Amino acid sequence: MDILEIKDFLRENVETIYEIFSAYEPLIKVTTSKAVIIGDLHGDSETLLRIIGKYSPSEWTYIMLGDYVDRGEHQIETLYLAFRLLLEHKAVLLRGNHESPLTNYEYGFYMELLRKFGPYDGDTIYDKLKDIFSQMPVAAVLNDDYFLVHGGLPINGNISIDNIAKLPKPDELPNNEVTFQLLWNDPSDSIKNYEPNILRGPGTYVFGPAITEGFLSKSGLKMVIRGHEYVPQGYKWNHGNKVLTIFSSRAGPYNGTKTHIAVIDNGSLNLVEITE
Ligand SMILES: [Mn+2]
Repeated sequence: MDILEIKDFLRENVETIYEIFSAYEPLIKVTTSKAVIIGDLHGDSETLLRIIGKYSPSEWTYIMLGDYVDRGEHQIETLYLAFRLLLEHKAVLLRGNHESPLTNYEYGFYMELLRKFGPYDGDTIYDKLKDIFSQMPVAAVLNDDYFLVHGGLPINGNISIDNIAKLPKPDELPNNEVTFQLLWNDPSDSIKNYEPNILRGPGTYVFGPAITEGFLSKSGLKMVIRGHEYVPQGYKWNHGNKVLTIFSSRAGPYNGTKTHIAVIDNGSLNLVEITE
């Protein structure tokens, strides 16, 4: 992929992309019999190209769980491909915790923009991207069955999908604590309700099976599908197969991962490994 072409594409399309995301509620409802669900990519544009080669975006609804940038070698390219899927095929692009200035200065995306686009253009384009990130949806409900999110469930047991649909936007870091937890929380099988997430820091939690049961029954849904957590085997189950984690990157520090995606085809959910 030619980096100058990507730069032109971004210059020409950032306003449109901003307007598309601004018009969305924080929670999107999707109905489709054929869906491809992709976990963290973190700059792994090669895996994304392999997925596109295998599942035509004109036949399959693409749902991406966030963390397009930071860490890998091709973050700009990955975000570019995701934006093209949005513009050309109405893909659902959810926000990850790495679509934020909270991580981009420290974990690589800002530096990649400066290095590949030059300091002035890189900084100018980042300003627009930061605004775009602040408007991205944070959750989706697929076929009235699956709750899709980057991180996990918020610990407040009163939260339902209706509350999530009304979360404030734009939210740059994000500051809203429910939005923050949707992007940052992790499931755990060793607790019942929730605990502070020591590994990830202040404001983040691990949630147990009681939170999952409560949320799913209140919302009338059957499963949570999320990314966020690195799993070398590419997927894992928690809470008695009610929470599925998908990890789709083998870029940078994730070299050697058995990258997986989830494929929904006429009511059946399949885990598919994307091999080199
Ligand atoms: Mn993440």
